[in-house]
Amino acid sequence: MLKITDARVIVTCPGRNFVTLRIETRGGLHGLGDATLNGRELAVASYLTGHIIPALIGRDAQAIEDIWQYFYRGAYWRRGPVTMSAIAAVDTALWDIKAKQAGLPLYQILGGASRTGVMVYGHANGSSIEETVAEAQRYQTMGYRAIRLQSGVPGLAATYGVSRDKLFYEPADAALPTETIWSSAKYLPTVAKLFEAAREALGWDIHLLHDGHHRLTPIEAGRLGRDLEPYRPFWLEDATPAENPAAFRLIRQHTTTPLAVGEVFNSIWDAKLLIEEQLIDYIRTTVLHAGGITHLRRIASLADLYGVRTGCHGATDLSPVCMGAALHFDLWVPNFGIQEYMRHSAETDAVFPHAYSFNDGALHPGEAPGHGVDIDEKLAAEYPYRPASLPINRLEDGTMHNW
Ligand code: GCO
Ligand code: MG
Repeated sequence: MLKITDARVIVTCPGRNFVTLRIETRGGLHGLGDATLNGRELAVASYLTGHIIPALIGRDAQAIEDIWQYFYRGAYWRRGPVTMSAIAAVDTALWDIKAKQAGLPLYQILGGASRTGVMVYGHANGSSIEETVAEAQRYQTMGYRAIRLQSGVPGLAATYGVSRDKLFYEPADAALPTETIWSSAKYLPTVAKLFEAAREALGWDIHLLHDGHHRLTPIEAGRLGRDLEPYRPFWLEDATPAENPAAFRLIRQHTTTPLAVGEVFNSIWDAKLLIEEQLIDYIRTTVLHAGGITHLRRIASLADLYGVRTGCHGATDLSPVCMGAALHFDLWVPNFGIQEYMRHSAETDAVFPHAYSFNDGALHPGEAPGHGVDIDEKLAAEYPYRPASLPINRLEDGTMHNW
């Protein structure tokens, strides 16, 4: 028995908000879990402090599965992003502790390394096709083997994935949601042009990805997939809103472009139909929003049965703690596909010292015991929470649309 003696939530904003759970055990080992839910940070913090921590203290930190079941099965109101992010934070911290107790990096506890490193994709974006392609060339020079392309759309003032900052993309840019205008008709023709220009400039020895961010109808998505086929994209992500998995039956009938879905999923039940009917090629759930290592492993095992590979979400709103844990998972998981990698700011990296590193288009989680990510609490305290919301989208006539 390794008794949990204390647990607390740390909220910090080194450029953006992060919620971290720290679990202490008798004997001094501690573990960290990421509990950040972009734009809804305080809801998870409150769920942890009000409902989870009081029931966690005194339990055996070694009983990871039982604790997971206790908070999942034991809650009458199951699932949802708030609950599952809170459970994920507990689970990640407990895996961190177990690996530290063994004196091993987490991937060794999961089953050892299945590969030498984790292929990642970087984010190239620009206000025009030319700017995006130039940015992609920069990523190619930095050694990336896979690049996501998002470009501004003529006639739209702003669009998903195109940032002011080149290092990262932070859509949660105001205390209340910024309103942006969307037109699928304006967007659709630009994507194939972007991919055509990118193939011409970058060649074929590089993977190219694109995120549709839940905005299209199924038939529009089918057509976009078909338009992109000549340029052999690695994937088209979140073509339609994720809550209707059956839409992917229609998309699948019309295109052989590989499809990726799942960053907003929080349970295996969200992904079940898409996986079992082989409607997608990559499942994008990650450690944080999908119930921790324990639950992500279950999703990946189901996916493996159907030839679906992993492609963990890795935007900057997932803290380095989530990234570290995801990289251990990626290094082990047999059906690994790719890992998203949006670099954190220097302030964030300073608050979360970590063992993972980038080399030759891949990340490696490092050999530190546990998941290899810590928090400098003194520094974290210098960055108090700042309210920040994700934007919303309206069509040109004012109708609310998906962001
Ligand atoms: C991605 C995502 C992000 C999300 C963000 C929301 O593919 O990385 O779509 O950019 O919009 O994580 O919080
Ligand atoms: Mg996405």
